[in-house]
Formats: sequence, C-alpha cells, structure tokens
Amino acid sequence: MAKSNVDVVVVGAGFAGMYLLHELRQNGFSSRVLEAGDDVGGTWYWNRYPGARCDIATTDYQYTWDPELFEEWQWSEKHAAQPEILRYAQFVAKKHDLYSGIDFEVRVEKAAWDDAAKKWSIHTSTGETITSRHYVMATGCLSVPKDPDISGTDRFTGDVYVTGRWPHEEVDFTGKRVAVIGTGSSAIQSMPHIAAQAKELVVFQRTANFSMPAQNGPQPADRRARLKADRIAYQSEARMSPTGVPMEMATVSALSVSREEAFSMLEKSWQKGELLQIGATFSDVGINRAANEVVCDFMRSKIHEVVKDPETAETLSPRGHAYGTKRPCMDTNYFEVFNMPHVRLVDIRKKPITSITETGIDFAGESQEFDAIVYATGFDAMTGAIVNVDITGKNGITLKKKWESGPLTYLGLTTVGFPNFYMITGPGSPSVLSNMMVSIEQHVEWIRDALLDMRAKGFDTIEPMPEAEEDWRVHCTDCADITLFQDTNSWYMGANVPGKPRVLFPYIGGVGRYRRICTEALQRGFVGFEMQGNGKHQMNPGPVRLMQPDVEMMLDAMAMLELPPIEAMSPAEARGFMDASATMRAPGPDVGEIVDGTFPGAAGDLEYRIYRPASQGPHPIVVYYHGGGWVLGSHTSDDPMCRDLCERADVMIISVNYRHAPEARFPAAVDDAWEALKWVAGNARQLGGSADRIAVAGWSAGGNLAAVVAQMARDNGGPALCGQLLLTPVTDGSRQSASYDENGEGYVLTKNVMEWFWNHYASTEDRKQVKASPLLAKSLANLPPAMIVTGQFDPLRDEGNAYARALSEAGVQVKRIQARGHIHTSITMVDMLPSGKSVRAKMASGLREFFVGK
Ligand code: NA7
Repeated sequence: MAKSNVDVVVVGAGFAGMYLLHELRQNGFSSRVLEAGDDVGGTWYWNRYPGARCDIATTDYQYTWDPELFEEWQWSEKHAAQPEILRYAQFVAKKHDLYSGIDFEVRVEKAAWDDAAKKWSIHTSTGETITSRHYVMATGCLSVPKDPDISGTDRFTGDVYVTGRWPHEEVDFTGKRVAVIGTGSSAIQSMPHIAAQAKELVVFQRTANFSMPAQNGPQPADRRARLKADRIAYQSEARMSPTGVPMEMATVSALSVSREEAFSMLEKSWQKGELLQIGATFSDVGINRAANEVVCDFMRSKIHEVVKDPETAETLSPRGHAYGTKRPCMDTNYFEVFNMPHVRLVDIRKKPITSITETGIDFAGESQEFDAIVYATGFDAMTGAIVNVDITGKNGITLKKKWESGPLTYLGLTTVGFPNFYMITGPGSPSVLSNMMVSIEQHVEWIRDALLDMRAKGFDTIEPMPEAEEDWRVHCTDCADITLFQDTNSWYMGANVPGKPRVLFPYIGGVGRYRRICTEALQRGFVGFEMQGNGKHQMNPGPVRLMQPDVEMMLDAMAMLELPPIEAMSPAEARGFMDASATMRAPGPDVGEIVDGTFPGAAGDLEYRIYRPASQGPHPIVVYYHGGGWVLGSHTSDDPMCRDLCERADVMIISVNYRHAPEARFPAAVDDAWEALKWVAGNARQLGGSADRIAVAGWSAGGNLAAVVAQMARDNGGPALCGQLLLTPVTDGSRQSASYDENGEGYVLTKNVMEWFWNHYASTEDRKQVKASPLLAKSLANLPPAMIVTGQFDPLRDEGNAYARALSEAGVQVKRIQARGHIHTSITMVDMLPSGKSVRAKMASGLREFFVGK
C-alpha cells in the first residue's frame, strides 16, 4: 500500500522523474512518483508518431548516472528512434526496480502548500490526497499539445491525429487522403512516412523551417571513440559545454571569411549530420544577424538543391527568421517529399485555412476533402504542463496567476511563494536549448543535494528570495538580449500560443555556465534562498555571480589561452603584448572623418586623433584620455570605443596621448592631460568643434586623468567643461576597496596588475595626492556634471562608485551606470561583446545630455 505522506512527490516518470526516484531512494527519502501515462518514458512515451527520433546523437543522449548502462545497452543508431528510446527507459526502470515506485495513470489535479504544516497537499485524479514535504514537477517541456487554434476542428468526421498524442497501435495511411498541419520537427520527421503511404498528402505550412539531413547510421565514430577512451572526461566536457554536447567552439566570425569559404565550412558541418554543428560553425551565428544570414543562405541553397520545383523550393525556404531562433530540425528525406507527385504544399500565409469542415479543410477559396488530418501544431511549451495543474502556494496565490506576465523563477528550479517546490528543466533553465539528458541529470542532482543539505542542517523549508528571483530574471533577460531570439515568433518565446506572455522561456546563457551558477548557489550556503526549520531561520541574499554571458565566454576563452600575466612582464613587453592583441579586435564603426595630428604636451609634442561624426558640424568636443594604467596605451589604443562614442553621441572625440610611466612617472600624465585640454579649448574652432561645448572623458587610468583635469579646470578658472564621463575610473590609489578582494582575480584587471600599474606610475606618497587620487580632493563642489560607469566585477568598482557618491554629496549632478555582469575591460570591446552595447548607448546619451542647451 503506497504511503499517503511522503518526503517528496514527483510528477512525471520520464527520464527526469525516473532518475529522481532513483536518487531519492538511494538517499532514504520516501517518495511517490505520479505518472499520467501507463508506462515510463515521458516525451518518448507520448510522441509515437512515425519517424519520431531524437535529434541528439545517442552517444550524448543517455543517462550517465549508471555507468553500467554504457556496457549493458547498445544503441543501434546514431539518432535513436522513439521505440528504441522508450525501450531504453523501460530497461533502466526494470533494472533499477523503478516501476515499483511509480503510480501510473494518475494525474495531479491540484496541489496546495499548507503553510501551517509546511507541507504540500496533492490531490490526484484517483481521488487520493497525498501530503509531502517537497513537490517536484518533472513534467517535461513539451508535454502539453497546444490547441491547434483553427476554427472547426471538432467538426471533422474523419480520422484525427495529434503528433504529441499518437495512438499506441500502428496507424496505416495507405490509400488515404491526408492533411498535415504544421511544419515543425514533428511534421518534418513524420512526413516522409506519411507520404510513403498516403494516396494524397497536403501539407499546410505556416512558417517554413530550417532542417538538415540527420545522416543517420551507426553512432558517430569520433564521439564513440572519445567516450570509450575517457568517459568521465567526455561527460565533464558535455556538462560544462554551452549546449550539453561536447563540441569545439568556433572562434571565427562568419563575416570574416569569404562567402565561398563560409559555405565550404558549413558544408563540413552539414556532412556531420549533428543538430548543433551548423550553428557552431561560426562564433557569431547566434548574435549577429548578418552572420546568421550567411547560414540561412547556405541552408536555403540546400533546399533548392533538393526540391525540383523552384516555386515549391522557395516556399519551403525560411525567410524572415534567423537560423536557430526557431528550433532547427533534422530530417530524413523531408524536402524530398515535395518532389513526389501526390504531395502538395500549401502556404497558409498566402492561402489561409478558413475552417476545418466535416469532410476536409476549406482554405483560400478551395475546399479539399481528407480522410485524415494530422495536427503537428506543437506544444504549450515549458510552462503548459506546470500551470495546467492547479498549484497554489503561500497566501492562496496560484502559479498560473503568478506567471500571468511570464514565468518567474530562481535558477529555473524554484519560484518565490512556493516553498519546497521544484521544477526539472523549468522555464529559466537551459532545458530545450540543451541536451535534455545533461540538463535533467544536473537538475535532479541539484535537488537531491539541496534535500540532503537541508536534512543535514535541519531545515524543513526552502524558498527563493524575491531579490534572487529578480536578479535571475534580469540575468535571463541580459542573456536573451544579446541573441537574435527575441525577433522571432517561436515557441521559445511563447509566441505559438495565443495570449501567452512573450519572453524567452529557456535560459540561453549556456549549460556549463548555468551549472556553475547553480552549484555556486548551493555551495555558498543556499545563496538566494530563505530556509527554515527546527527553530532556525536562514536568509542568504547572495548574490550569485551572474556575469554577462559574452563576458564570461571571453574569460573562458582567455583562460584557455593561458596568457602570461601582465605583471610578470616588463613595460616594453606589456606594450608589445597589448599592441598585438589590438590587431585582433573588431575595428568599430565608421565615422565621418579621422584626423591625426600633434599638440604641445607639457614636455614636447604628443599625438592626438580626432574622430569626427559624419553629420554637419561644428560638433561638441570630448577630450578623451585612454586607458592603460598610465603605463600602456596611446591616443589610438581605444580606437573602437572612440569611434563608437563618436558615432552614437554625434560628438567629436579628440583622443590625446600623454606620457607614460615608468619613463615619465606621476605627474607627467596629468601635466600632459591638462595641456591637452587647454590646447583643445584654445583651438576648438580650428579643430572644427564648438569652443563652448567641451567635455572630458576617459577610461580607467584615462578616467582618472579626466576626473583630475576636471578639478584642475575648476580650480584654474577654465576651460569651462560641460561634463565628465568616467568609465571605470581610478579615483583613489591610497587604499584598496572591497571590490579589490571580490574581483581581484580572474577578471582581466587583477589586483596584481593594478598594483603593477600603480608601482610604475606613482610612489605610495604620491598616490595620496589629489592629482593621483581625485577622490581625496577637499571639495568636489562646482565640478561639471558627471556620468560614472562602473563594472560589477571590476576591482575598481567601489572607488568609481565612491567618487560618484562624493560628487553627488558635493552637489554635482551625477548619473551612475552600474554595468551588470561586466568587468573592467568588457564595456570597451565594441562589436566583440554585444552586452556592452547598451552600456555604451547610455554613455553616449549621457554625453549628448552634457551639451543640451549649451
Ligand atoms: P513546433 O515546432 O511548435 O511546430 C508546430 C508547427 O505547427 C509549426 O510549423 C507551426 O507554425 C504550426 N502551427 C501551429 N499552429 C498552427 C495553426 N493554427 N495553423 C497552422 N500551423 C500551425 O512543434 P513540433 O511538435 O513540430 O516540435 C516540437 C519540438 O519537439 C521540436 O522543436 C523539438 O524540440 C522536438 P509556426 O511556426 O508557429 O508558424
């Protein structure tokens, strides 16, 4: 007799529920697993349509938690078909006696949190009420078929099939007139089978899809060999990879090679017949529309090669959405179907379906009779299965209500107001943008570890904190913002279900990064969670380390290169290294004109570079001081960012050089910076700028100089400045703030590098001078308006913020931008790190504002 009071109730007996059951048992937690179907398998139980296959190779789509399975189970193909995957699930369930822990043909109808008892109360379709301390939805991301949303669907008297609810018995279309509605993965996989039998097949396509041949066959030899040689290493690579499948990461932009070369590289990827390979051919397919278009062109050329009728080929060619922003498909002879004489393609954007009738389908003035209609119209993805159950958390709030404007989760695993409630591969987790097996195992293990930790520490409840949930929402949005997903109507964006909120449901930051964040949350003592039990109450607001995904990717790539530390180099070597790195960066946007020249510095001529906008002048002038710790860099070393600011703000940027340490120590750079400002102000008109509209700007050490000369201008009665833009500035060399400890390692500008800079630039005594540490000024009153940008993971963050605070307290108008997830250098990396774009856009609008009304 199954217990009606258990530690954990799990809903769903797919791969997630099965593994969780195993782990709960292994660790002595009592559980009930409730499954609506009459067998295990989840997705692979329900999706039995002909041709259903996994798009991830079997080398990668299998459990890793039971190593014996690698010997006991041999996959017959590279991409396993549904019956084989279902057999695998059954095999594992039998081997581990999982069937005995699962209640089949039981649906959860209602679940409510009882805050007094600190338990869930779960009502099932059999009339039973089960109470449990914890409640886990392992219901899968694509398990609730969406309503086809076409008028008259219930009128049709012929056979009706839904791909996601395919009958268990074989369906024979021989001699039948069949309509298939939809051209997503399910349609693409099933179509060749249906076409082979049907007398007549009409395919109703709303959006053409990208698909590539699966090239099915034996397991890929290279993957198989790597797995055999070192299974653990292969699996770790999968777990830390962006998608959950080990794959070499591209470093080449699709725009950096000729079209011919790009197509030849894509052809190699194509030949591999792996779902994720095409998109991974170049580094910028997911983030740059022009780069993505190269892939789109290639994919479309392939359709035209196969489909004989050019008009049909064109109708089947996706236009208007970026590759990868709708789920790309894998097929076996899909496009070939359209060369068959009894197959017709109807583009319902041109010929809309008006109604399903008793005998067929009416569309655009035509009426066609069918014996069978197949709805391959997709799913209410990610949230459908979760909110379909009436789940009520604290204070009577239902999850459906809470998620009305979009799912809010912390880590895609938990949600505020619903204690002890967990989702496996829920919204806000990599889920459908990853190899599901890898993501499922990670979530199951996280939940297991959380339960074990709670038990060890005597906590009864766990609930995410609202701040953590908000941080996660913002981070997910940050990640989504740099991709092309949001421009496409896809089920990833909830766009396939009328009324569903439009957000990117899965987390796009990558499987490896996500795992690191989740692990960090647990290892640092449940960061972002509130825990209670045994009279104890713990709140750990965190936050977890949430970097911009492109910044983190860059750091990972740099870590792999094992670059020598700057502080171990001589200044000459460091300069050579920086110059060499600069040759590899993206050039930045075109500007109207670039002019190089010299100006009289404090001890001789120095160079400048003018970036002039294309628009009609005279323009406001921004005197710009480059970064480089007063040791490195030049008037051209921040070239891409100067171009970017010039173009965005429509101002003239004059980047001036100054003498560098150790050859010319403090205050040489300040003296030159000051001379530069005076010279520009005195020659503004000749330079083509506006003499009464001058501001200063600088990055890092250059930000320090900009702040210092702004004070000098105030103290010397001019030049009059309209503003100061300080990007991650050095403001106080007399002490190290907390951000040095937090961010002193691993974020390019390290504590050691900063110390190396200071040691070359100024003595300990000199660092206390106002011209080295502008924060130490007696008064900051009457300075020009400031915009101060600090990076969250910058050792200089706190001193930048301290300067902003001090200015503000002194009555100076200050705008502060705290660049979330950024490091000291990332905001300047124009065209390389898309996440910096929005920060630079704000900087540019800050610059414009300096001059408004002037
Ligand atoms: P998908 O990928 O959501 O595909 C559904 C298809 O049905 C897609 O082509 C839709 O066009 C089309 N559709 C949906 N509603 C309609 C209506 N009302 N009229 C016409 N056409 C419609 O679901 P699948 O089952 O194929 O694949 C799901 C996932 O399973 C897949 O991505 C893999 O992860 C495995 P639309 O694109 O919305 O214009």
